[in-house]
Amino acid sequence: MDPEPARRPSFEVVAETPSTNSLAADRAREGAPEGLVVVAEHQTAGRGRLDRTWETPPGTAVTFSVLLRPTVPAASWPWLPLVAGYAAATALAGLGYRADVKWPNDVLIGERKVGGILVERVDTPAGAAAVVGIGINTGMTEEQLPVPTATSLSLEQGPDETPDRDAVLEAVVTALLERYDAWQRDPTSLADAYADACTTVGRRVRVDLPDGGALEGEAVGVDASGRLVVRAADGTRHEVGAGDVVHVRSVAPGE
Ligand code: BT5
Repeated sequence: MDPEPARRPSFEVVAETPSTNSLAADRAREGAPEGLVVVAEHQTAGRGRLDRTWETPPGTAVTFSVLLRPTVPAASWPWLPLVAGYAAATALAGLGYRADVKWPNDVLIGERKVGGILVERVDTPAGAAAVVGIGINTGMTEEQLPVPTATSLSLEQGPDETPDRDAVLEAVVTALLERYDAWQRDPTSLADAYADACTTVGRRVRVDLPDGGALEGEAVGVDASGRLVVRAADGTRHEVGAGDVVHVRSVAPGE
């Protein structure tokens, strides 16, 4: 039998919190249902992966976390960040922005990062839950960007000079829950669409690995477990489950 679709979202909006992922994890442990979306008008200590920070000046971004209680086997969970990145990029594309996903889950416009995703697993009395945290830079000016590699919707050529934060939130949450339902029905369903949409595939890349090492080569695909497949200069193939990718340049056809 197909898993139940995710419940329709319910929203808890707070003016300020250190991190919506932390607040959503608390709610998960308290028994909150799947579909809870914790939204902060402002995060004072937003978190990235590997203890990095996510910085957004007040009023210039949407920052939220969605509580999910996946029923697919644990082996499929590594797909969840990719599901979220893909959903966020397609939602922004649907709003008229040229957004892409970079493996595993950065949302880019051109080569600059407009959105980030942090998926965390939380043990709760009702079983393991997933907190999917998403931050999208909506209104930052050039001066407000936390790092030079960032961008915002209002800095990019889009349909609105000042994108409506609520519209962005609603579009991304809707796309995420739709993709999530499809993934729950068939955890491998996204593989082809993700590989097509992911701008990392077909690029020369450098992958900075969590152990401090680095791998250089051509990204040739995404495997059934959501890992990036990299062909090194010596022809060896490597499957990368976690790491930071630097896009070096495109590989010209026939190269
Ligand atoms: C991420 O980490 O990209 C995950 C970001 C997740 C943020 C959401 S907001 C709601 C929820 N609550 C949280 O506390 N977090 C989630 P990572 O790939 O590690 O990238 C972090 C790096 O991105 C930083 O080290 C900076 O270089 C850069 N960065 C920081 N703030 C940024 C921003 N607003 N826009 C673009 N890049 C940023």
